[in-house]
Amino acid sequence: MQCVPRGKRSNYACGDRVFLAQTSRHEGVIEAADPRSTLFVRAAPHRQKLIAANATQVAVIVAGEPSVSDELVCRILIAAERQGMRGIVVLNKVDLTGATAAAREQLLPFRLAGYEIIEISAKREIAPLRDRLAGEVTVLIGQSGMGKSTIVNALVPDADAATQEISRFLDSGRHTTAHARFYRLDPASAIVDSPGVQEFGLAHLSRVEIEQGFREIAALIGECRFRDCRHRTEPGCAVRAAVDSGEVHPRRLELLHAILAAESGALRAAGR
Ligand SMILES: Nc1nc2c(ncn2[C@@H]2O[C@H](COP(=O)(O)OP(=O)(O)OP(=O)(O)O)[C@@H](O)[C@H]2O)c(=O)[nH]1
Ligand SMILES: [Mg+2]
Ligand SMILES: [Zn+2]
Repeated sequence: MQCVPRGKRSNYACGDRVFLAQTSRHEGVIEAADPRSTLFVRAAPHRQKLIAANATQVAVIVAGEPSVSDELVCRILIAAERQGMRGIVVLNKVDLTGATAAAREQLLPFRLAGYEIIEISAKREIAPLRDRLAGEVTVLIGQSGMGKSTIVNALVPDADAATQEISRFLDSGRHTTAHARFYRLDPASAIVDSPGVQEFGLAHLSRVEIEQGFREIAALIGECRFRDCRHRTEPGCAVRAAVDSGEVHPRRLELLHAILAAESGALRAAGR
């Protein structure tokens, strides 16, 4: 049904459970929404973007091509877990063997940190992902062209979600999927297809929340000698020691520093 919200300031997300008043056979007005169990958002300093409501799991879709931004993957995983959803990584297009090897290598720091990485080919072998969707509401998110909508089509036979060759959307500069969309798999499971993201702001999180988003680093922070340790050159830094001993992958600490530096404007503005 095609529905519009009542009032200009209402802000609903894909996956919201709403009450609506039917105005005609195929149209209605959204009156209110049920309280949400989770809300998946990204945020620039003065702009919050709702991605999905009531999801239980976020699957970051990556592939050998186009090339992967591991910082983007990292940001999405931080936001998902902070907002109460499990974060998993899906490496799609494993039929492209050469490009896949490089992507697999790039994901190694996440594997070492304990994230689950599921390998599939939406075009040939979707079963490993299907198994992980049972009983969950899973948001598919990632850069444009990674194959989110192709995965939807493989899982939902009559979905008919639009997909597009990478070269074409690079030329047009447009993402193929324009709006998030909810697809039911069975009474207990659903997936949400979402538009490609190029950036994923964490302006809604504090410095500590961002640090806590690095699960293997979070466990060590209390052991640094200084309470305000930035894990750079401070003596007695437990995080650096773990990097030196090979327990924490150096790329993960690099990503923590890069994300905190990039978000520092937002953190300052919010006094965090
Ligand atoms: N070789 C190969 N190509 C794939 C696979 N999955 C998707 N593709 C191709 O990747 C391209 C992009 O796929 P889409 O599903 O449109 O990507 P998307 O992530 O939905 O992109 P946006 O909607 O722009 O965010 C299409 O040409 C697909 O056919 C796969 O498993 N193997
Ligand atoms: Mg798409
Ligand atoms: Zn430290």
